[in-house]
Amino acid sequence: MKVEDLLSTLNPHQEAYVNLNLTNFKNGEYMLAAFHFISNPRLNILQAAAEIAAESSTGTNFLVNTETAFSREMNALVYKADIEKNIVWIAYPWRLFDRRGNVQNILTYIVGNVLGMKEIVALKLLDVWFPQTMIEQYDGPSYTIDDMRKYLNVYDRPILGTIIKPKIGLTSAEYAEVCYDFWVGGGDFVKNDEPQANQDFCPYDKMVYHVKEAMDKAVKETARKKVHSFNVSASDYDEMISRCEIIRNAGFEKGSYAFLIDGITAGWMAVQTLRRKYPDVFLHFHRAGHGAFTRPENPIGFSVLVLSKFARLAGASGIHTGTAGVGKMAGTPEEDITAANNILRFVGKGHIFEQAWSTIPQNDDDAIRLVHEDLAHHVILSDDSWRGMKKCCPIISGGLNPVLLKPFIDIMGSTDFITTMGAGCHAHPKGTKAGAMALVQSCEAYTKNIDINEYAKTHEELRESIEFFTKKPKDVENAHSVEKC
Ligand code: CAP
Ligand code: MG
Ligand code: MG
Repeated sequence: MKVEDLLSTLNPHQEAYVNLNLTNFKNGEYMLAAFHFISNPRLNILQAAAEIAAESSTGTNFLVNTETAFSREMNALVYKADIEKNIVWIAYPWRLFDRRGNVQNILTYIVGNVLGMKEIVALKLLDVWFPQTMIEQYDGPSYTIDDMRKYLNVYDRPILGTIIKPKIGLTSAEYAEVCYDFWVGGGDFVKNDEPQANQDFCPYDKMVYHVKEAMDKAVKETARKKVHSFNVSASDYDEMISRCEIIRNAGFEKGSYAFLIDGITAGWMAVQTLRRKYPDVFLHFHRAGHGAFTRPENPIGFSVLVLSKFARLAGASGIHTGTAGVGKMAGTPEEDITAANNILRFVGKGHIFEQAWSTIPQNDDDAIRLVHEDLAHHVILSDDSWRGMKKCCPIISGGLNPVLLKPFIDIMGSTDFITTMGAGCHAHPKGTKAGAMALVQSCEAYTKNIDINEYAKTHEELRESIEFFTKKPKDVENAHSVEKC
């Protein structure tokens, strides 16, 4: 059966949200969305899709008398459906959305009430497509990984980071001590863990103060710049801003600190506030809680790709995109690498759409040149940033250790990311500094194209790390399962 055969089953209310003849859906007026969904058996795919389009734009479950000719122009429209694959395509007139580039408002529409509707058994937003006319309304990233690379003088390899562990529970001085150990071991980047805040045993201002001291000491001893990503998530706006100001008034050099925000639990308003108030700071989007929406086995929610694309639109400098199953978190190359490439590149192939992050017409010769430059992995948009949305970098974390660095890079196909390894460093038998050295050595082995076991013969910390992280049968099994995928 063809989807057109279902048109006659629509009631007048549903008809107003379907147009299978919409050919100009890429004319710049519409944001496009593709959902995988399974309808409640009492509705066919087109009836249910129309109900989703209604509820996620202007409508409700009945035709209302208060509709106007103009309000109908704002109806989202089902313009395509694949009955076999249970996928529908919906075009949203983006004039529906709050002006001044509000991401929270879009998500309230497209993954808001619809996720709770009885008409669906499964509803997952797989991919979205933004027209250039819409992209130019949104901030996009300001301070990017390219700026961080310049600050750190780190190129052609991942930025090597850690998360301080235990996750929480250290005093501010103990916390800073671990930072120091990682930095003198050669690590570039340290982050607060996602729940670190202003706990009584580690007061925020003291933590910041001690980290500054530790950083100064490590920079002096290593003659290398260092970065710390501070979690500024808080109960309210004023508290979040006051944490940012504590950091900015602690004497850190510009570029040596980043602001981490728990984007899912603190919310998109916090993400966009930080982007707009502090465009000169790396904005680190931690996605704790995303699993409720993104896990592959979840029938209701949205994909890692969708979350990551909105993070770039909102202006995150980087967002966690997962380890493609190499680490401890659920994930697949199909999900995680698609997301990583879509936020890193000028043009990215998604699950359904190909997204150009340009703010100028595709037929502009320069835009085409920029695409080729990007594919050649040159730094683009530095002097052409007005032509497109800057890159948002993948932050790769979760159960990684030096043994898993190369397996991940081989799946990713790029080293343009930040990796943060917590246990992967702090569980090293000889402690954090040795753990950092092992991470640096595993990266050296990769860049020199030397087998890690060969390199470990002359690098003790790496040898100990390999022995430790591969000795337990569980880890050996996990590591080998990675090879298979
Ligand atoms: C990793 C981590 C990160 C997760 C987030 C943790 O620690 O700090 O928050 O990686 O997952 O708390 O588990 P380990 P994702 O390195 O010790 O595993 O990056 O997938 O959002
Ligand atoms: Mg020490
Ligand atoms: Mg964490």
